[in-house]
Amino acid sequence: MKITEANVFVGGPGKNYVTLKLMTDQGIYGLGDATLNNRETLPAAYLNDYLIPNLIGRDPRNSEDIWQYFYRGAYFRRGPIAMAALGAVDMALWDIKAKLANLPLYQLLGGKSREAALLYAHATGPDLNSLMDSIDFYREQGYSAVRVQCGIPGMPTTGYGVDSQGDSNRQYITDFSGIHPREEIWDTDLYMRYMPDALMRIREHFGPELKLLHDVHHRLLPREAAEFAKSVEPVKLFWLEDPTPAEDQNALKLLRQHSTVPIAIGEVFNSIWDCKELIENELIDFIRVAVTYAGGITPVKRIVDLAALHHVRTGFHGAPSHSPLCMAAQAHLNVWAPNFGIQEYLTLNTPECDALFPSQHRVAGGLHYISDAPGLGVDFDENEAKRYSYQPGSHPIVRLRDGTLWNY
Ligand code: GCO
Ligand code: MG
Repeated sequence: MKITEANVFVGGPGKNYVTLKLMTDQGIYGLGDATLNNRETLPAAYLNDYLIPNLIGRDPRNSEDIWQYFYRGAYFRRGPIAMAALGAVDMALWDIKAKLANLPLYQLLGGKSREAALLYAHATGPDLNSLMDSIDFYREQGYSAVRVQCGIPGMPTTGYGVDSQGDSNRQYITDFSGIHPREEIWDTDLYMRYMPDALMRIREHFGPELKLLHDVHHRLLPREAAEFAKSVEPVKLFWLEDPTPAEDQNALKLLRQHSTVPIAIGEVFNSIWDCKELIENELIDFIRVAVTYAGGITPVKRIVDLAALHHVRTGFHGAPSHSPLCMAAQAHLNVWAPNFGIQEYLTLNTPECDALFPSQHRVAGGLHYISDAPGLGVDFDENEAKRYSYQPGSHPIVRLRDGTLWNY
């Protein structure tokens, strides 16, 4: 069996999805997602210029050797661009492998450990009252877990996680305002004074059952993060995400000494080497890698297995940055993983997105029900794809009040 042709498509409804299609001499094809949010042209170039020319003629069934060939063989290993491109190749190879076996991918991982996977939605609002409305909106749809973010009174911009309309129901639409980032202001003191109390009011209003998650988005210094984590303990969060930037993994030790709040980290990680210390030292409770950014199903399965040894559960990244292909790869891992925790999920299934990526995967009552179609269970309509092209966008830039550049 041989790979005969490979094509990359960039574009999509409200997002620049980077989609890889691998053709074989047996008519079976594989699909993968290489979307690197707001840097989409770069993994596309990495695929077109380096990986695809070396894929043609290879036996797609040897997914392990192909992964090693592109990882070790690159000399300059890791990094988000190379790993997103490799992630798409690996996903497409597993898609082919499972289609050849005529099985849904989860069967090749070890079958189902659960019928459906728990999802969390993003509830947001420009202020606490509108956040409460947003939480109600998701509860009415059956969600039992929500990430809660809101604007902070006195903060000149609404703060991260809140779009200009102030409601996350439409948050998946990228800001296609060009390559020049919009700027936001961050004030740590205001956040530290306001947010613990706001989280407690949410807990009191919605009761003990609702799973509440909160994302600090890398904004705090280690000491501040420890203080914040300690102060939100009574809220009984499901998790506190990215309290500090993930580069300094030592920083988590201080937080751990002061708080038992469950910690989730990893959405910017590209390999098992980025997670190793955090997992082995049991400094986190949930690992947030994404199958695209971390180089595909092959390495992410290894991360999940390492995490299982250390009581760390999965909580894969599921921001709208990922196409339904990455979300499907994660859904297969989610129904299999013995240490599954939760899956982030934003409403992708607009009619336009469903037309571009047809599938039988189903979300209902805050749970993801996996498709039993062979492979990843997601197709790609090339005719639909002709409607879209690349649109430049950017993550915002964050500054402190005095102008100092801060972490988005
Ligand atoms: C999350 C993330 C996102 C990121 C985005 C960056 O937890 O979902 O923090 O909101 O900001 O994915 O590309
Ligand atoms: Mg996050």
